[in-house]
Amino acid sequence: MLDARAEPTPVWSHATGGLALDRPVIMAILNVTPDSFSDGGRFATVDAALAHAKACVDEGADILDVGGESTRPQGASRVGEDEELRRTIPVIDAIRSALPGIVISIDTTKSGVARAAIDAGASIVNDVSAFRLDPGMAELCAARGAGVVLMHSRGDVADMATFAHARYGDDPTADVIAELESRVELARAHGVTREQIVLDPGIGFAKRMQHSLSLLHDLPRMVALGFPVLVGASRKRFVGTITGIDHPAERVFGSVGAHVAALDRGARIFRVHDVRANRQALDVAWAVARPEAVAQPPVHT
Ligand code: HH2
Repeated sequence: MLDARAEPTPVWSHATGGLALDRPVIMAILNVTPDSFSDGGRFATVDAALAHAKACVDEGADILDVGGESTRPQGASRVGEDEELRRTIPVIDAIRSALPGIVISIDTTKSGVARAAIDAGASIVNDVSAFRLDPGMAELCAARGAGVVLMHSRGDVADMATFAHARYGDDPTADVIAELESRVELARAHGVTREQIVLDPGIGFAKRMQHSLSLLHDLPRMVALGFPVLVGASRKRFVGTITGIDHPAERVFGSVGAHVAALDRGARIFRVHDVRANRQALDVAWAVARPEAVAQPPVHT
């Protein structure tokens, strides 16, 4: 059993160092896919992806999350490994040369893609299947010392963002936590250290709106497992349902609201499309929570 009283890790260990979680950490989404639900096709060339990566870093991103396979709710189709490599590796190469200091994560469920991405300079593996779909992931991440995001989901890439597997008992948070704990045990059994692991409730993945809201509300229960928690609510369907906004790119304010609420409930890492808005809101919310830690401005007489 996991120790529920352990303190959250203050530094997230990854393949090339450690990321201090002493303020809200922003993971910027860089989808190099033709079909992502909110930004599909926009960054399909290396030049466009690199320009967007630079803009995200200028706006305050701490991590760039490069993904070459969509899980969009309208029936994503599985991308072959060769195609996923073709989409992601040149972009990681370009980012590594142009922005040597930035931490890069690879959003993939395939160990072959994760391995090539780490070779190209990525240091975190963001697996939306939490090592369910490719058993080679755990061993790879252990061997390479990669940071790992274990996100809760059910089903395959094609249906994990639908409601096909959205069946829970009376306490959906308990079900999600139990499923994530079993993924942590598998990762640990392969040699992944506690310091490498970040947990993610998987907002919108095999979850109806009520499930996603309950999980956000109950986030302190997940935080109590002792691992840092990442939340990705950016532009998601439940934000559209609550606000009545159909177009994902117009859900910025609602997404920021979800992230600020998640910060207050213990999340420390946020996967976002809109870096500037999230950086500003999360930094101010963080300062309100810790006024003594904010540097005083100089006094002018
Ligand atoms: N959500 C998506 C993809 N990857 N990774 C983590 N850790 N957490 C998430 O909530 C998460 C994720 C889906 O969003 P997006 O990348 O915007 O869309 P698409 O899958 O259509 O590319």
